[in-house]
Amino acid sequence: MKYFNEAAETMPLDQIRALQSEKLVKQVRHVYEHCAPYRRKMEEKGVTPDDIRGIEDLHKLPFLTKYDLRDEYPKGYLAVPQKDCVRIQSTSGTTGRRVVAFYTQHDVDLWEECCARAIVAAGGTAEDVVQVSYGYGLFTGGPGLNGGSHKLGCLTLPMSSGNTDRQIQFMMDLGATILCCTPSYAAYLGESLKEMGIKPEDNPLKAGIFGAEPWTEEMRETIQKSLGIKAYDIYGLTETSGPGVSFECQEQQGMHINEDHFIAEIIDPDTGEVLPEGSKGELVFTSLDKEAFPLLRYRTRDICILSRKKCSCGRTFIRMTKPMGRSDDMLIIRGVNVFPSQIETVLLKEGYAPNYQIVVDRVNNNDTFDILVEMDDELFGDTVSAITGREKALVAAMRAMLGIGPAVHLVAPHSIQRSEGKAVRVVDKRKLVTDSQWKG
Ligand code: DLL
Repeated sequence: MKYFNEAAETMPLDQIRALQSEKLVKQVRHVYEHCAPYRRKMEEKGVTPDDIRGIEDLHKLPFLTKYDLRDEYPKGYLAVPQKDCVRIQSTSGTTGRRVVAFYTQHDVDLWEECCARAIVAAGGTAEDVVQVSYGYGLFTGGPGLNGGSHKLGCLTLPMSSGNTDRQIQFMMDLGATILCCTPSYAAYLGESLKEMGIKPEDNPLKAGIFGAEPWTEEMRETIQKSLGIKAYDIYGLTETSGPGVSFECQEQQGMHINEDHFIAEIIDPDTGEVLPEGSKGELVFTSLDKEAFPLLRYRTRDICILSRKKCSCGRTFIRMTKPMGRSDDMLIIRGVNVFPSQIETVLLKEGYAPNYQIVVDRVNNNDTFDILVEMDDELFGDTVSAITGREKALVAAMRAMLGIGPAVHLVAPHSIQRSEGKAVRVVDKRKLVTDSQWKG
């Protein structure tokens, strides 16, 4: 089996463009008529649905950002009656004004098809046993790959994340052939198997579908060796449905974007200008079929390059590089999206001054996450046990806000280096992606 949906995945470019144009015109009318904030944004830009006659008019539409979505939390951008929705998912790592993504049954179906396409591109068929070790719940990773695996007809193991002993037991006992999880968890599973004396050739896996966080070619190499598999990348955002907006094929050279459902643009993050193919810039998505939570020109903040160079797999969909960075300050730590502003909010609420530094590193393919927080003179004079107690309380408050627990270190007053310009809040020592790895 080469494709899940051959007609779509190998469609000639002129047909892709025609299909996108036709769907875009309808989508713009749908949001204009059913979603007040979109209508307002379009009116502010002086655009009406009549101005959008095809993809050549896409640039006339305003951009949509995470801030727009948060401002209208929770239902402002819902474009169908709530009774027509069957599901929500939500962004990780933010409390309060999270982005809530709504789905009709049609939206779930198309999302699951995108994930099924990714599984087939990784060599999957209905004979496979798919172990889904992404988190389930509000996070889109588990539900997305779970749905894709069902759609393809695979036996699906809904493991969710964590409980490594049980993961390995089920993998071995039920003969899992495809593993879906974050790349860091895949690397960890590889190490755990080794510690248990299970050689790469002795596990039943043949492929893995890994995403939700940045990972390098070196990490791919490590995972492939330690698990004895081929490791494929998958990309997506909660806002675009979840994983499966794009996925790698056997070539492992960038991710094909499902262009029958999404239009991708690359823009200059500072000016918003649309850049030609091959330029490095911010990825922007327009969803063409999503009913409940449509996106017009959504700014992902992920920096990458697109390429239409022919791919030997036969798919005609444009390819994107792995994200090479962000145009905002969001960090992805152990698969969870973390904004420095959330950390600052916790510190202020707990009565600390905003003198802190976040230090992120990757040791043995696992993210380390430390927060240094300066004490004031009074606190500094406290007993060691009182300070340790405060550190523990801060870890709990951070965990409640972020969904993951950092190591918190209360440090002496004025010990964090002051900078002359903007404070250096984040020291990210992980060397994640370099553009030299992209061969187009
Ligand atoms: O991470 C959806 C997902 C789940 C993708 C499972 C792949 C697999 P969010 O939590 O909303 O959604 O985070 C979206 O994660 O803007 C990227 O910065 C980052 N990201 C997602 N996939 C990749 C990837 C899910 N393959 C944000 N490589 C996005 C690098 C990725 N970064």
